[in-house]
Amino acid sequence: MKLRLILGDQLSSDISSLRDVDAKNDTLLMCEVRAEATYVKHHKKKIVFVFSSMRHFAAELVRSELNLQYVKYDDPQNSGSLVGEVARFLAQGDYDEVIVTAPSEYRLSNEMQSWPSILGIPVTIREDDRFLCTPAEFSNWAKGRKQLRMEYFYREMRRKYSVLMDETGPVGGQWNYDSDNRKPPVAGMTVPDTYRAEPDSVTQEIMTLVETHFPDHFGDLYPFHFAVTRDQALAALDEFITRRLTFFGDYQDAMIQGEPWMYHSHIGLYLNCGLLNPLECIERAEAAFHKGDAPLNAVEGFIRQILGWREYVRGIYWHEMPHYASQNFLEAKRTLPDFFWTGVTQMNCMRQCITETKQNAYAHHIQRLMVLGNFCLLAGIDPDEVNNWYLLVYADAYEWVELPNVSGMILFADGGQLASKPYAASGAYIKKMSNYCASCTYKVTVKNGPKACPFNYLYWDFIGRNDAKLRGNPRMGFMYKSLDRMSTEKRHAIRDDSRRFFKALETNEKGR
Ligand code: FAD
Ligand code: DLZ
Ligand code: SF4
Repeated sequence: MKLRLILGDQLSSDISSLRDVDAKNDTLLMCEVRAEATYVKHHKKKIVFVFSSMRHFAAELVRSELNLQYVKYDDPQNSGSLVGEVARFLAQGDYDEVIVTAPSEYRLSNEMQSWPSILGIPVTIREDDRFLCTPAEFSNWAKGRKQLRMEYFYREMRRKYSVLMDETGPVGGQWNYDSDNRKPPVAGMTVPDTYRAEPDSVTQEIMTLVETHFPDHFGDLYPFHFAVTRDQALAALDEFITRRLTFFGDYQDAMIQGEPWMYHSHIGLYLNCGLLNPLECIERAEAAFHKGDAPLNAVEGFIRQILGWREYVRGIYWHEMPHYASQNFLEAKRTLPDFFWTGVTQMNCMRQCITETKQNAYAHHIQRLMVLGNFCLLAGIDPDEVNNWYLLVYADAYEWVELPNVSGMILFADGGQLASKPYAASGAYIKKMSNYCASCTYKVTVKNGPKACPFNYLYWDFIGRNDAKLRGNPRMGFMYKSLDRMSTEKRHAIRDDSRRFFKALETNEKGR
């Protein structure tokens, strides 16, 4: 008799822990617990999404006549932790083994190592084979390589799964159509709305629960419209493929004020909790290309995100943990400014991206990378504080994917394991790729002084401040040549503006 534990991000009917289930004798266990809901103070919408998806998935398992125990968050007997709940149910039956699919995060995986001794019973942890590359395969690929570049990993994955390949090589003759995928937004552009599901009575009950038990967590609870069942998640995928995929590539990096969703797929949260599986999303996109419904630059761009980036960051995570989480190559120490919680700042791009994050538990990639992330990099915010923020504000956030993106991609805290150079940019990039600057108090074309866009001087302050760490980077040579050509007067203006900006940030912090 086995006790099979299913975690909140393992909502897939073919999850490895359920294979060989004995419907008559085994018990399946799912539990909403305080420890998981508060290890960071997740966005209210994320908790509603996870709990509601768990309850809907549990109902499906019960319909398949499996014997399932479901512990609700407010059950008076709920001990508040996964191990506590496993222990409670073990005491109620004659079990000889606990079976679970490997947790996606190091934190819980590490904790589970002590479960056999705490519980006094064997705990079998099975591989999570919903991913397309196992940690062992990734380590094998990484072995002996000086640099772990995503592009080469992605090509291997294309070959392995025969995705967008023909007899001669990559379909269209190129592996990558990124150069076609950097179009700025066009004035008057109308973007199709995201998928919206009506909250049913289950979701509504959880919304009340979240309001009661997590009132101080970040984020707006209403309106809630995420899919919470596999059928709804498939409908969300379908809407993306039919209504937005065509322009996914062209406008992948574009940002428009008041358009939080753009042409992105908004499926990350469904992939990460198991309502969708990566290969089916890739196959749907590839089929759209072969039917002539979507262009190659869009389809290849979308597939690269899932088959390439998603698998690659997971590979890096398991290859490098636990030390990856404590790296701080640039020795960044600043506290996260208070406006990351309120959205109250004069910087319009930051205000837009933070407000949308608060409303939707979502921001698209380029907002996360080139606005919010760029600010954290240039301002030298402590990686622990930045990681904590990103891990709690997004509905798709789990450490295995959040940490490499934050410490590797935006902060260069890993010293260049993931990115060959820091993704630092001045206001010109944001001006080119968005219409945010038109409604900003600051002037993006002004480089110094109180009216200047802070990204402009913070960029050069960052370059100067990190001279000892970055000058030797071959991809930064051009920047250091420009810095070296700058007059002393200009350098002083940059230093004074940056000092004034940071002082104002600190004053606001103290006034909190
Ligand atoms: P789309 O743009 O439509 O892309 C399709 C899918 O590709 C995504 O759903 C996702 O599964 C995958 N994908 C795309 N980019 C990446 C990437 N860089 N790494 C891994 N997978 C990727 N993604 C998360 O799933 N969880 C996170 O916690 C997370 N944190 C991030 C933090 C930072 C600082 C940055 C720069 C990126 C982060 N990403 C994270 C990656 C990416 O921004 C999100 O996956 C994406 O915005 C989700 O929206 P979407 O489903 O509309 O994605
Ligand atoms: C994200 C999350 C939340 C908010 N709550 C729960 C929960 O109550 N019970 C549960 O089993 N899982 C939850 N999850 C997902 C887990 O945090 C996720 O499975 C681990 O982080 C993986 O290591
Ligand atoms: Fe952002 Fe600078 Fe543009 Fe303002 S001017 S929106 S701060 S990039």
